[in-house]
Amino acid sequence: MIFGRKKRKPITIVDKKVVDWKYAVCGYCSTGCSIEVGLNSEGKPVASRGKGNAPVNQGKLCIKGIFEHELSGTAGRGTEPLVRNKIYDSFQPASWDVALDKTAAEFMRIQEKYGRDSVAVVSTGQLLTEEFYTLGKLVRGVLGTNNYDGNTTLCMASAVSGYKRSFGADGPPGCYDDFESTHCLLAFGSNLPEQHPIIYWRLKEALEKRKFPLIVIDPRVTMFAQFADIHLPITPGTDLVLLNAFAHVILAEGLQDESYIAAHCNGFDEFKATVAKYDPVTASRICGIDADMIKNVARIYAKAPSAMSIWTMGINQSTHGTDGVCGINNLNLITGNIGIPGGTSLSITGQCNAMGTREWSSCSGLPGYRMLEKQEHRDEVAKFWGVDEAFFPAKRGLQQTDIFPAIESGEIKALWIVATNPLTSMPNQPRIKKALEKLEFMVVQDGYKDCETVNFAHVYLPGALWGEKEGVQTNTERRVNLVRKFVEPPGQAKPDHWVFSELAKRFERGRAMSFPETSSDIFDEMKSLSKGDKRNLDISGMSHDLIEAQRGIQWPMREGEETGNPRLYSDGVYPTPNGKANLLAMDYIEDNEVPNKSYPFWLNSGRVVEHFHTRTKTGKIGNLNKFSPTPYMEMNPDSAREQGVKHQSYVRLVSKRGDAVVMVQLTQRVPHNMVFIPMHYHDCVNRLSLGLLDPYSRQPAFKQCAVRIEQIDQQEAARLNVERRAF
Ligand SMILES: Nc1nc2c(c(=O)[nH]1)N[C@H]1C(S)=C(S)[C@@H](COP(=O)(O)OP(=O)(O)OC[C@H]3O[C@@H](n4cnc5c(=O)[nH]c(N)nc54)[C@H](O)[C@@H]3O)O[C@H]1N2
Ligand SMILES: Nc1nc2c(c(=O)[nH]1)N[C@H]1C(S)=C(S)[C@@H](COP(=O)(O)OP(=O)(O)OC[C@H]3O[C@@H](n4cnc5c(=O)[nH]c(N)nc54)[C@H](O)[C@@H]3O)O[C@H]1N2
Ligand code: SF4
Ligand SMILES: [Mo]
Repeated sequence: MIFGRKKRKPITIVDKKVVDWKYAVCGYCSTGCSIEVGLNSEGKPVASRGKGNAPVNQGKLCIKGIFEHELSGTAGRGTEPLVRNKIYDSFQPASWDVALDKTAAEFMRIQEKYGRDSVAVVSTGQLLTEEFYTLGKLVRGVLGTNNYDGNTTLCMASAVSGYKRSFGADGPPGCYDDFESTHCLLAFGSNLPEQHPIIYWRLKEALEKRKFPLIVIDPRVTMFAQFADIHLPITPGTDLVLLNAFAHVILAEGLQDESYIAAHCNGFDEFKATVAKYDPVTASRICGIDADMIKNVARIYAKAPSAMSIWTMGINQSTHGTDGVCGINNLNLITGNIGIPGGTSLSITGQCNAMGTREWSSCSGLPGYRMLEKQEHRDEVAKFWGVDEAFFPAKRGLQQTDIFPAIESGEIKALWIVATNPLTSMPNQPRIKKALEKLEFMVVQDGYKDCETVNFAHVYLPGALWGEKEGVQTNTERRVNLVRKFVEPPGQAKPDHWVFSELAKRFERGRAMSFPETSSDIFDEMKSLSKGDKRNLDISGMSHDLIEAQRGIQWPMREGEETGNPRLYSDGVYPTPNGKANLLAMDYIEDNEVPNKSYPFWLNSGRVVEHFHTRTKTGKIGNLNKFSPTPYMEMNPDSAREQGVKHQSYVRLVSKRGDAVVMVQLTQRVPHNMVFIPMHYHDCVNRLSLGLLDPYSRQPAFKQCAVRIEQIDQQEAARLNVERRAF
């Protein structure tokens, strides 16, 4: 019997006529999949496939990876530098010499007039590590401004400060292989199947071989929550309360690992006294999770022979993001679940090279996780670079979220944006726009000239993108992997490290230093700087060729070792003054914007699988953009009925900051008092968001603020939406 159409055409796979496959690691998320890009006889990228036998993805790719070759030749790329004197004038094409001379001259003029720190630099998690290192060298050794940070403050900053507070240093201690041996997985504020599809596939593979409990904590019924054994729909922003309550139950029932605590932890008594206040009944009133369920989950976790926790933005993007991270670390320390197979605190990172910038960009200090505050680190780097140690600032300067207010107050006069699009991605967009208008000078260095932030630049520098340059990236499990260059950048676009070295030459200090030209020479420089006694971030055993041969290597890999190391802290020794980890006593303080009578809904935001961030890339790939081309919000059908709102109609959302028009998608995914908007659209969720900051990491609480819903004329709304899609 034949089903379906009578005259079915047989499925044919078009022969793309690939003549050569080039090795790369994916340039979207931090999973770090190894890809091969197929080139036809004209050298054009025409196909992508997962690299077989790659430790991360074993030949698999997600939908973004499968179409990644299509990025080559997309519309909107910058092909030549552009300059203008005033922001609303039209841009004039310029040579690199003219654009870089102008940039250097303006930086010098402004620094001379207002001081070194009046020029700020904001970078990204999306350059190659060699480029991050070179930018760090330029900023710390030549420009000398201390107001230097990256978009990672919107993303990973809470995980970094949490790791530092608990363990004494940054660096996720576990790996994906831990799924193979764990006996329980807790996932906080992460939607793994959509945001890290191949890590999710690794988890599913492990679960198919051997079942263990999967518990997802998320106010939304995400795809991940649907797949979980237990879903805890937590009240937004209250994870710390739940974590303290888990610890309360574990200690009250004597389920802790006494010997691990005694041998490897500081601060137990104070910690115990604090969590004593978070009994499950009291906690349940704040975090919205039933007291018996809290006990149940705490027992499952503590009794498992090994248990692990992962988390992403639901934890980091909160007013107690860092405390949430430390709460997770506390849980794993008291149960002895650090550094063992299947036992870890694994922050799932975000951008393809979010780790590379943490390791090597010097944003938070000096390269290789060194600190400005440590004399021996300052001396070491100063000598290595050939600069005066006194030129380095005494301590870290402003972070991204403090740089914009400093523009408002007049402290910062010039801004250099590298590979990030803050006009769309920062909270409270109306305020960001005003700040950018106030600058005396702004440079935007981006692969795409149609990225919204370019509209406020005086100089635009076209950067080469993924596959147009060679270098490494580090993924969530500390695996360093390689992108080979397989295609030329369009027009005059140049690799970012070239731009950094060329700019350095325009300063006297820069001419006195050396800036290697090739990315493997830069890598060699990083290797020798990474060598050292007891350094975890040691890459001295790696090389570009070896990385490709092993399809990615996890640091540390010391000189003489054959491969990398899957876990940190397996010996229970932490990089703190006494070698022990810190248990942290943290009280919950309610400090969010919460719904009230005038603004009765929580506004939650995040991502969808087919888009990446501000869509400069995925908005132009037909097979990705067609799934969600329009700004929309998820809304619960019951509250929609109460508000008189219909499926697929447009509404206006209003917060204390601004308003946005979105299409309504009714779904039970969100609770009655919440709406959810993907972050990908310009002039949308971040016109509404508030972004209160975590006190330690300065990361914005993107996931929580309050809005109300208003009806809007449907034709007017449709017109607004079409205008917005005018890419
Ligand atoms: N397809 C795709 N993949 C991506 C990206 C992308 O843009 N597109 N971006 C990459 C980057 S940079 C990042 S940072 C990651 C982000 O990856 P994820 O963090 O997994 O993604 P989000 O959708 O931002 O947020 C995850 C969840 O946090 C939940 N959440 C909100 N508030 C709370 C809370 O108070 N507590 C808890 N426990 N959960 C809460 C939300 O409901 C949401 O489901 O994804 C990476 N991968
Ligand atoms: N409401 C809300 N807002 C959020 C979030 C949220 O969950 N909710 N999440 C936050 C998070 S976690 C993140 S990471 C940020 C991301 O926010 P952004 O960093 O602003 O997002 P992207 O669109 O990735 O911007 C990167 C830019 O770099 C360019 N680019 C890419 N590769 C290169 C390169 O090699 N060289 C050069 N020169 N340019 C390059 C791209 O074209 C793009 O314009 O958004 C944050 N904003
Ligand atoms: S899971 Fe992430 S790294 Fe892997 S193919 Fe998809 S976007 Fe790329
Ligand atoms: Mo991110």
